[in-house]
Amino acid sequence: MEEKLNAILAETLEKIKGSADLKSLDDVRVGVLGRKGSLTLVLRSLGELAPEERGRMGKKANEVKKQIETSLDERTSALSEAGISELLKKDWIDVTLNAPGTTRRPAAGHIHPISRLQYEIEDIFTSMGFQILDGPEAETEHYNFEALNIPKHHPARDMQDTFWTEDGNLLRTHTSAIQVRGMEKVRPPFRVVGPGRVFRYETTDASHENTFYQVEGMMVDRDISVSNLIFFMKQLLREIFKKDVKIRLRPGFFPFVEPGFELDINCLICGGSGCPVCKQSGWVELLPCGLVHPNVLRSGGIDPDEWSGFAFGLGLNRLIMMRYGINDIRHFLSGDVRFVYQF
Ligand code: FA5
Repeated sequence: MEEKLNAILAETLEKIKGSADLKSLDDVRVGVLGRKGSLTLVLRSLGELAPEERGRMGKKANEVKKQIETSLDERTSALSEAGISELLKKDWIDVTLNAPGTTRRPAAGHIHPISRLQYEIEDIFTSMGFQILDGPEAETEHYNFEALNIPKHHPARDMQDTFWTEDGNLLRTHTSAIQVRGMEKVRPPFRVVGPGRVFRYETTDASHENTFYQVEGMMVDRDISVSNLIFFMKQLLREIFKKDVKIRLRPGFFPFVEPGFELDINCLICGGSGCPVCKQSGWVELLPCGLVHPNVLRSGGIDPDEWSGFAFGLGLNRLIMMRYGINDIRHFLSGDVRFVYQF
């Protein structure tokens, strides 16, 4: 019987080695270990042996069975891996190719000109020690008006026509709403900028949109004066335009600054000769600013006898228009990708 077992083992190992696929390997398994398999029959006949012989042969038969099973397992995994590699070789796709029926790759997106200029301005100010703050687009009356020294029924509320929500809140009309939120977060001395989208319920024309972008800036320290304000404004414009641009400063009224100014830039669309963007005046309102009103500092929990500051609200869309010679602000929201792809 021992010889028979050795013969079954040798023959089976040979067959396993010769199996070219999983199907023929399974045939080998059934032929030896199946219900009528050669080894199964031997195992069944063990009971006919004398007791002392039965123990020895039983052990041998089990060893043979184990060897055959191990060899079957090894061959199964080798054939499976080979099958997968074969499949990969036959059935692969190049994901970088064009989709069937197309000849061009889809155009890749790029940063919108407003975002790009916003990031540039953030870099300019962070390099001057400013930190960047954020605020919500849907605001409360408190942060947008009251905390900025514009109480209910104050005529200055009419300067910025407002989109109100049904629950008495509003879409912020200016990034100045970030000022008092900022003062609640950082303590003086501080320098902050807050870029964001703002909304006004107004008729659009070449230089007015109902949805546009501003960058608010605020610096609070001891003894801040108008000359600090002018220094930072000039620095900003020099960095943006990479040259000295003609500006003018005139008095401007905003309840949250005192004194307040309008900083205008010589219209770079027409060179100052007059066009629809500058309303034929040769100047574009770009950067209202001023020294922070004591009541606003108080709203932010800051003592105006100890601290003073300046603030400004830059109109981002108009700045981009000046930089690239864009003659109508409505292009920004037109949804025409030909406009955006120029930048
Ligand atoms: C304000 O919004 C003030 N919060 C700015 C400010 C901040 C003053 C801090 C003092 C201190 P104004 O409404 O002028 O001010 O708007 C600021 C800038 O946003 C304008 O100079 C202009 O560049 C831009 N802007 C205003 N209205 C529109 C509009 N409808 N469309 C496009 N840009 C606009």
